[in-house]
Amino acid sequence: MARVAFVVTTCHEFEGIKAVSATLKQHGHETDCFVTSEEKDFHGAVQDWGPDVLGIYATTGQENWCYGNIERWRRELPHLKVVMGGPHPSFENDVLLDEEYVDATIKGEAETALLDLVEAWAGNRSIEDIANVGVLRDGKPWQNPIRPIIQDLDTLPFPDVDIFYKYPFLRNKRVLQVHASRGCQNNCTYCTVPLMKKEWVSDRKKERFNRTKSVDYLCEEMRDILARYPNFRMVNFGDAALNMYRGWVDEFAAKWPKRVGLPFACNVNINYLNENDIVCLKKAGCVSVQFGLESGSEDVRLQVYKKGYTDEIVYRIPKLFKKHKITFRTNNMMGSPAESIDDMLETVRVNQRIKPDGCTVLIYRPFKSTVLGREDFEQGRVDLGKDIGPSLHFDSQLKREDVDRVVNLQKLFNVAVYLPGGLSLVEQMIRLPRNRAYEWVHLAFLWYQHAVVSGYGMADDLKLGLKNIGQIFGRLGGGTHGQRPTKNQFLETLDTGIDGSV
Ligand code: B12
Ligand code: SF4
Repeated sequence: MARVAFVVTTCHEFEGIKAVSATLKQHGHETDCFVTSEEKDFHGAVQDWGPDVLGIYATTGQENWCYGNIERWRRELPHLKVVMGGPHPSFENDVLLDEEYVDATIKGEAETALLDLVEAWAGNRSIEDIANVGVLRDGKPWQNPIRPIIQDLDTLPFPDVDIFYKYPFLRNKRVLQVHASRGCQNNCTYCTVPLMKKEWVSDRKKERFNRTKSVDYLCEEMRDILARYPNFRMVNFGDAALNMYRGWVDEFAAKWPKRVGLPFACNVNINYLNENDIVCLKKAGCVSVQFGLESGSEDVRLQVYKKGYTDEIVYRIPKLFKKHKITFRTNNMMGSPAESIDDMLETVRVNQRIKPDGCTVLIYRPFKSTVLGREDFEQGRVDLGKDIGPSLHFDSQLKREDVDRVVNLQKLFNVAVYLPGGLSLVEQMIRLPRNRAYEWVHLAFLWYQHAVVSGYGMADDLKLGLKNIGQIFGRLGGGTHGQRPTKNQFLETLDTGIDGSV
């Protein structure tokens, strides 16, 4: 039996950690999770719990936030092993070079791989050949091949919510987050999911990355959570799109209201959505949806981003949301190498035309886990010396001459969309130097959309903001160079559109 502690710096219930923790517990291991903002003495809490293994989930830019702690824990718990998983080490396992902090990485879905690793460490066996695991070999990061992924999500134990809901803030907030699926029908070039579909699967024939839980399993999972944590008033589905397979939403609409009955928000892929799906979503209790518009230019959307959303779809589907009284938010992306400022202003105009209840606006980031990002690195478009932390909210890492205007437009996007005459005003304002006032405007809109449009509740968002006030001021006040990644905590926590573009 081993004791495995997960550590996170974002105050959120992470589906991936819940999933791997549940499998470890099913096999008799002890697990816990420590969230920095929820612990008075984060370092001491982990140390007192006495883990044998420390697990870190990392997106790019987030990989080293707790190196300082690890250094001290290693002194106090000399047997401690550290493993990192999630998107960052799954696509680039250079963190293994930091061998004083990281002993192993896991690529892709980790339920059984982490179990094998933890048991090998507990039994003092070699970890060298465990599928999915990455280790340092002859001083170089090495990646073992991937094992087949779990095809039937219903065979997994219910995600382990207890390690997050032990915290009063997380269990007493209005909205709980769950996932009904993994994968996505689309293959957008700026998103990590398409490369997960290729690189997080083994070579086994007919292996599918796009999977849904059955409606029955999902309803039982929810009933299990609500029996122990009854205070939630709404559900947010973290999936790329709830309409992954035709027919699933029909069954969901028939069963969810009776068995669970909570209203919910979700992402949808509008190129796979028809009016019947929208009617089913409404019947099931959907109050708010989001979809990634990303660019107002149909050419960019179709030819460069491979998003599959034609202008016809972009103008038709929102009318159906309005007809069936479901509020909707668009996710938009500023500053990709494919777009000029004029294209980005076109994104403003398309939003003005389709009139979403809210617009989330992120800055394009070249990830090595995306098709477009890999091209950016190959073509030398990335400013390698620029540290922008993990967030997609603050700055651009591309070498663009107009980078300040891009960042200013992202911050003022909602003013341009919603204020009468706002677009021409913003066209002038983006020429001014970057400044903190624009950042506050961005934050205010984000807050409003998250709390009000998507129904998360002003009170919860205010509490979250107050918890992390230091981080907000630190980041917004301090520019972007050389910041510790933890400074982004508050904005990472806000659901910025849980489309894969998050
Ligand atoms: C839901 C979601 C969020 C939620 C929840 C956070 C989260 N990361 O789970 C919120 C809204 C808070 C969020 C925020 C952000 N997100 Co996000 N998010 C997602 C999304 C859509 C689903 C993640 C998920 O739950 N999947 C389902 C679970 C079951 O899979 P999983 O998380 O991958 O977990 C498996 C493995 O990774 C592994 N694993 C998971 N945890 C651990 C831990 C250990 C120790 C080990 C060994 C293995 C392991 O095993 C799990 C089970 O098989 C993904 C896209 C995607 N499909 O992955 C983007 C994604 C992860 N997000 C991304 C980004 C960039 C962000 C933000 C930086 C955005 C921002 N606000 O600026 C922040 C960072 C917050 C953070 N600390 O992670 C990127 C990361 C890209 C990259 N290469 O790093 C992704 C891939 C989307 C994209 N743009 O391509 N996000
Ligand atoms: S951006 Fe959204 S729609 Fe496109 S592949 Fe990623 S998750 Fe799917």
